[in-house]
Amino acid sequence: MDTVKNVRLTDMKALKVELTRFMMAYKFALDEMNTKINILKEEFNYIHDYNSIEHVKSRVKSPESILKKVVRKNLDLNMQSIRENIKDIAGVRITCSFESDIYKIQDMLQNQKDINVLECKDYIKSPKPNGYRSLHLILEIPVFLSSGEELIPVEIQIRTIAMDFWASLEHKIYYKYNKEVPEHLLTELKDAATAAAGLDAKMERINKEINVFKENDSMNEEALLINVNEEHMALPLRLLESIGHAKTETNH
Ligand code: 0O2
Repeated sequence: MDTVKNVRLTDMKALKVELTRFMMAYKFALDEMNTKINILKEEFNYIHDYNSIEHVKSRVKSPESILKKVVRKNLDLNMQSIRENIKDIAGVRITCSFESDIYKIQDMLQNQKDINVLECKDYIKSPKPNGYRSLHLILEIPVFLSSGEELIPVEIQIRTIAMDFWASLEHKIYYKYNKEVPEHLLTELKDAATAAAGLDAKMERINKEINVFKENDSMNEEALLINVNEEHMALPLRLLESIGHAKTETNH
């Protein structure tokens, strides 16, 4: 009896190690992806002098949620089936200021040569019937483990602050009513989604106008402002001119 128990215990321990390795690969993929996103965020900040990314949240799906999804999707309960069918075990949510930032970030990520695009669902161009808007990407990224290279999928949801505000409220309501949301709230949520989309469009227009103004204004300045390590520094135009002049001289 004790021997059977011991064998079971050994099996369970081996399985635990296997599962931990499985989950860790997703955690490492998230770490890699977060580094890429942070670099883009900082670089964007230096060059364009504003935060295109407001905040980033990431998570590895809990084993309990993975199990629920396996049951909901009627999948086989084994590692291979989970690996092949559940692509959001590693997930990142990026919240941006403006709708145009979403597509800039999408391009900047997709153009990196170690990233493969497995899937793209644009719920901004085609919102869900309930009003949900967001850009969903499944990107595959290599993770280098002691056992070799593994390609791990990461789900990236990119949305504006308004889209995120709406989705959080809708999610809360959906679970509060145990997925049976009263008709009048569904209608109100749809109206709120339309209002949020209107707000995004308005903010985008205002921002474009400000940018044109900023560009024209900077032509008349004595110095250009740059942003280094969250600090604004003035680059005198005389300095830029003489560096530019020296460069032209060396090239000749
Ligand atoms: P969690 O806890 O957020 O991760 P999938 O189930 O992913 O295989 P689907 O439905 O095709 O299949 O995926 P889709 O459309 O890419 O959406 C997956 C995720 O997007 C959801 O994750 C939500 O986070 C979000 N989402 C999609 N639709 C809605 C919506 O109508 N309202 C809100 N608030 N969020 C939405 P999970 O799996 O639900 O859970």
